[in-house]
Amino acid sequence: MSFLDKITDIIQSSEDKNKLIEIAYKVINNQRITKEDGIFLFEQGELGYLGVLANYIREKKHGLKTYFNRNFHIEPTNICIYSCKFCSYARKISNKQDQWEFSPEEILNKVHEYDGKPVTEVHLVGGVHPKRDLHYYGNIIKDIKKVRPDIHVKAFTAVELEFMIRKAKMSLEEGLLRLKEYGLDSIPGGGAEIFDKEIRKEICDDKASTEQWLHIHETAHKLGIPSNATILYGHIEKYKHRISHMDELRKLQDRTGMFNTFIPLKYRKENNSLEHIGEVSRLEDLKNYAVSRIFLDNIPHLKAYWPMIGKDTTQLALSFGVDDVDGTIDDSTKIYSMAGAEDKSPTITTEELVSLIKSVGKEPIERDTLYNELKVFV
Ligand code: V47
Ligand code: SF4
Repeated sequence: MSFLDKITDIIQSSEDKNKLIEIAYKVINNQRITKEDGIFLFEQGELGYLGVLANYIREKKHGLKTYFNRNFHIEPTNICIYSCKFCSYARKISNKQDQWEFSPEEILNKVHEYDGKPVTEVHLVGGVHPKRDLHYYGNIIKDIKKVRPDIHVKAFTAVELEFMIRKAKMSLEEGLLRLKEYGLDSIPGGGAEIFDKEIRKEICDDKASTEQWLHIHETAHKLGIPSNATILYGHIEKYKHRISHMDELRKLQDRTGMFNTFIPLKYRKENNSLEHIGEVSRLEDLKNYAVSRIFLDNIPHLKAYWPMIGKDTTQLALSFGVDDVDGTIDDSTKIYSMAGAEDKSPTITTEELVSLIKSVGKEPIERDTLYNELKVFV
C-alpha cells in the first residue's frame, strides 16, 4: 500500500478529507505547510493520520535511526529572581526551604564523579540567582573544561543568559563571545515557554521576553554557537499559540539554520500554582510531537525528553516523528521531579536506553551534542 493510499484509508470517514489529503500532498512534495494547516492538523487531524504523516517525515530524514547521548545534568542553584507560575523548583533567595546552591568546588566535584566515564555532554541550567554574573558562571565553565577538555558544555537558557550578561554590564554580543571564550559550546532550549505575549504575560510575566529569547538565540547562532528550542505546552495555551510559537522558530531557523533540535516540554502540575488546570493526556503528547514534526520542516531533530513523559510514552513517540530521546541524564535534575514528572529519579544506563529503542524496532545511535554519530548499536 502506498503512503498516500494509507493516508486516504485512514481519513475515509473524515468530513475534512480533502483538506487532510491536500496537507498530505504538501508533505510528500516537500512543500511547507501554513500556519492555518498546522492549526487544522491539531483540530481535525486524527491521531493515526498524524502518526503516519509524521513518521513518513521522520523516516525520510533519519530512517529508523534514534539518537541518544551520554550526558549528565548539573543544576547549580534553584534560587531564582523570577516567579514563573508553572515552576515547581525555584525558591526566592529569602526562602530557605528546599533551597540549594552548589559552590564552584561542589560543581567541580560533581564533574569529577564522571572521571573515566564516557560521557560527552554536561547540561548546566538552573535558577536566575540575583548575585551571580557571567564571570562567575564563565569561570565554572572554564574549570569544567580544565578537568574535562573533551566534554561539550551546553549551558544556560536564554533567560539565565539575559540576566547574567546584563549583570556583567556587557552587550549581548560581548557577553556571548566572552562565554564562548570561557568554554560554552552550545545553548539549551529552555526559557522559550510560549511566545504569545498574552499567554507569556499570564504564566511568566517577569522574565526575558519573547523578543529577547529569539534575539539571544539568533545572536548566538551568528556568533557560531548552536542551540536547541523548546515549547512548554499543555497549560493555558491554545493550539493557535503552539503553532505561532513554532512559526517564530521556523522563521528564525530559515535565517540561521543553527537550531539542532526541537523539544516539546509537557507541563507537569505538581507543586506549582497552575496545578488546578491539570495535565494533558498521552494522546495529546503524541499529537503534539506529530504536528511539531510536520510543521517544523527545517529543524533536523525532534526530541522526546524521557524523564518528563516516561519511558513508555517515549517509545510510542518514536513512531510519531521523534528521533531523539536525549540521554542518560543521571540522577541530577530536579526541575521535573519536583513538578511531578514520570521519572522521579531520572537515570538510565546506556544498555537500557539501547534496549528501549530496539524493542520498538528502531536503531539506536549514540551521538554527541551536535549529532555526530559516535556509535551504532546493531
Ligand atoms: O524553560 C519548568 C521547563 C525548562 C516545568 O536543550 C517545566 O536539550 C514542565 O529547557 N512542567 C528548562 N516543564 C529545561 C529545558 C531543557 C530540558 C531538556 C533538554 C533541553 C535541551 C532543555 O523546563 C523551562 C521550562 O519550560 N519547566 N517547570 C513544569 N512544571
Ligand atoms: Fe526561575 Fe526558570 Fe523557574 Fe522561571 S522556570 S522561576 S526562570 S527557574
